[in-house]
Amino acid sequence: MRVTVLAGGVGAARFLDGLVRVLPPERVTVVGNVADDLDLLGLHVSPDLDTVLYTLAGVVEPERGWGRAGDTAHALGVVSQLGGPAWFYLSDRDLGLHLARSERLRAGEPLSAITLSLCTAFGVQVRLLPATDDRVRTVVSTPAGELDFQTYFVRRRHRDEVLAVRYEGATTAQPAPGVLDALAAADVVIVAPSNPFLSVDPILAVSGVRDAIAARSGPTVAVSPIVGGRAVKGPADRLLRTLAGESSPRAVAAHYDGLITHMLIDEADRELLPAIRALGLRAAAAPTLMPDAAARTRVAQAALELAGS
Ligand code: FO1
Repeated sequence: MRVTVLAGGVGAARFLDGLVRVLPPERVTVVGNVADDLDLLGLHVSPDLDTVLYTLAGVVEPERGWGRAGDTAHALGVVSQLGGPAWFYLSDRDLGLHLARSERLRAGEPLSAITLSLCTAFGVQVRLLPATDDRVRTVVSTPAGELDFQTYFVRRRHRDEVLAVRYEGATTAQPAPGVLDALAAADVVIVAPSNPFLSVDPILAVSGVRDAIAARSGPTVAVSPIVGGRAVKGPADRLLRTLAGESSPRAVAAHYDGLITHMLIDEADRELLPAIRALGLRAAAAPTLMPDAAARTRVAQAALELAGS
């Protein structure tokens, strides 16, 4: 069985950590969000790709779910001492990766080729593809004005109300090599438990991606990032309330209308199964929180079982 997963950051990485315990990793292709990438200190940082990479390589900081475990931040300390931007936490080993990637980007190599070779270097066997090699950036509209994604998310700690979201560059961006084929050839496509507006939509916005998923005849399963009305991590619940009128797995299912055929929701939301099925989807409830490897494996198993139903 071949599976292609649309992935944001921490939630997706934890789900993938379970999936590779259920399926051989070489059967899994990940299409990762690059619209929250940023240029900082002259370096190109791809937080969501790195979160997936570090998690699958077993070197991620386990509590936060992003960045490297057990690392120092001496370089950033010096940046701060010298009055440079230190609001985005870059640890020393993480910086090493950004240096190597940025150098190769400057030499003209596409992000997709660099990412594949980083995966090989870290011993990661899933095929990790950026949604696009072109520049796409999430811009959020707030009462304080338009903010670039990481200014909104990290610098201002996602405290601003989000009135609208746009994905600069998406309509002209081309899918990275392999993305459309991986969607067409997959037996199952899974939308990871990621923020619909900030992680998944910027992937779907890349030209041709949404159509490639809608054109599939096989199952496309979404795993809800909302449990009991609340986001497991980050501001997805607030965005859903503002932009979709309600924070619930039903609202997530409705948001993916026309794209998904199946929806996995948390046990805590079981009473919403009839409402989700009324949208024309097959749906199941299972525990979806993923604190450890056993829980992640069970969630991945539940998603694949649902896809086969
Ligand atoms: N998230 C934070 O909340 N604060 C940070 O300083 C931060 C630094 C960072 C560095 C490298 C990296 O790969 C991820 C990092 N993240 C940080 C996480 C990341 O910015 C967000 O969680 C995602 O962009 C949202 O999907």
